[in-house]
Amino acid sequence: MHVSTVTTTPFVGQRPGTSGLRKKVKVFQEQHYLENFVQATLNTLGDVAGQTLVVGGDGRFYNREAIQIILRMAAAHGFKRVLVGQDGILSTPATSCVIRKYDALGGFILSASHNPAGPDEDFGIKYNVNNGGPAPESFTENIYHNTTSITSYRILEGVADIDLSQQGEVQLGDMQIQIIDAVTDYAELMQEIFDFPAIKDLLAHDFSIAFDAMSAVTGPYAQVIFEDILGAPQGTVMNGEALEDFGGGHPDPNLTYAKDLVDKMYADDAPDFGAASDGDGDRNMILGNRFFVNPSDSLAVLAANAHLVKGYQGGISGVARSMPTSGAVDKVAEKLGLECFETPTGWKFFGNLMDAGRVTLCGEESFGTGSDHVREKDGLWAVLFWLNILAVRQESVESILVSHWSEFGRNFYSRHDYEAVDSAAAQQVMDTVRSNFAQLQGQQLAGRNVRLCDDFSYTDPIDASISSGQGLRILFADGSRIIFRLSGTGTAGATIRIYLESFEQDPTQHGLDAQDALADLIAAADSISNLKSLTGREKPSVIT
Ligand code: VG1
Ligand code: CO
Repeated sequence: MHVSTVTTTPFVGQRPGTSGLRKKVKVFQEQHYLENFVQATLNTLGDVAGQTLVVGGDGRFYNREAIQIILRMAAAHGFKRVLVGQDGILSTPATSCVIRKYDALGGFILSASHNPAGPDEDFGIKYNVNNGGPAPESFTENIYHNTTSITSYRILEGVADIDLSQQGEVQLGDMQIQIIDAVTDYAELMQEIFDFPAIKDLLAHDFSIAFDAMSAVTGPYAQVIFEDILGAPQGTVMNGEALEDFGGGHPDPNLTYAKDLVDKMYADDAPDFGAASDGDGDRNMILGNRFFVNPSDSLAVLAANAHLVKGYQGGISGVARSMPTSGAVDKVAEKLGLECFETPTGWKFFGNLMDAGRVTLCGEESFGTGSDHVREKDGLWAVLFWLNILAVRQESVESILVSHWSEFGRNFYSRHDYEAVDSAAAQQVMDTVRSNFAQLQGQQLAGRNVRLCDDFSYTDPIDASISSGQGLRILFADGSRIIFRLSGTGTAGATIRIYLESFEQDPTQHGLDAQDALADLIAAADSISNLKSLTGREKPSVIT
């Protein structure tokens, strides 16, 4: 056994996206590719001697191999101990929980979230810092600069792979590896926050639920929490076995990809409540009996009802949402007299606000909701939050939404995704929108006055760092919005996201369908971007 310094060559242009570095598995398997990213991160960290590291992933193809490499590199750099989930499994929120609980320096999360998995699909890696949250932009920029100049990495050689299938302690050189149960610490935290006896009681009295783990990481978590602890019947968790290729599916909990759950929730004998999570367990979709809860509305409902839940009964300090997320939670904040922040897309922007005690709850329109209990969005936490509210209010999901809208008004909202579009065409769409800005300002579009057009820029209220170029916004005088943004998480071509929103104080003037209510904005979005003709796409790949 010896530490080797291996000569490598820099890789160019691999700037981490919205959430870490995501590439095809084949790219990660290229010689030194993963090692370069890990070394660049370790270079950014500096002296790690005596520190604790956490490592885990969503179990996708290449998870195991990547963990062995990271363990040997961690040992070569003097970490005192590494906590690893059994079989290399840790959901993203569970990793955040473990980093915080054991006061680790940080952790590597191996995941490409909802992107498909398997030898020909995607892999990803990101580093979370000591508060349990994604590394801030200054840190990821530093990693990126390191990857462009790296010439060598350090790794322990001449050692056998560590057997991660058994819990317990193993020594690797001078470093101790603790293989921990992936679920225990997380399940304990959930029981501190939520009233499990009340939820158990709800489930025991004619209230049925379904949870779709989409063959990804939340399977084992959901089985322990819903079936073992809360007593839901066996089979409540659908697609509960975490598979290396996620069963060939696309574990993105939305109306298109969570088809098994959606079919079940719209059937004649649909359960009262349904939910799904994504590949790495940080997203959630909430459904009632034949009823879809828009994620932006979900955040608003959680904020308005937080006082009913044990962990938040003392009140919440403030709320935050990403810019494209609808303003539904703003209305709640206004009424409750809470601070409300608007950040760029990506969870890393919430960390400073939570650390400073300025916000308790935050969320994104992309099925991400969370609180300061960890520093990641948290899928099962959101599901338990909903179940706790339902246990207290004893109403249906639909009735909770309808009464929420009558109290706060309704933000009709939709996101249209055009996936895997040719990158040059996507850029042209963005350029076309931008070129219309000057002409649109102060004019009429979709029967409304355009108040402002800009490219969203954010100044962090805590550390004053600036993040610009975060999405093209067309803001209307009546509060409606059209936003164009390019995804930062895809690995094939470009994905264009169009976010559409309009506010109605009296939502009964419309039916329930958001697409109908937004039809004029949808048409306007196409006309000012020329999207259909530039991309050759007739309709979005996914409508939420
Ligand atoms: C998407 C979502 C964003 C989310 C990010 C990571 O990013 O829009 O809200 O934070 O995924 O989520 P983008 O750049 O593709 O729009 V996860 O669950 O993939 O870690
Ligand atoms: Co995710």
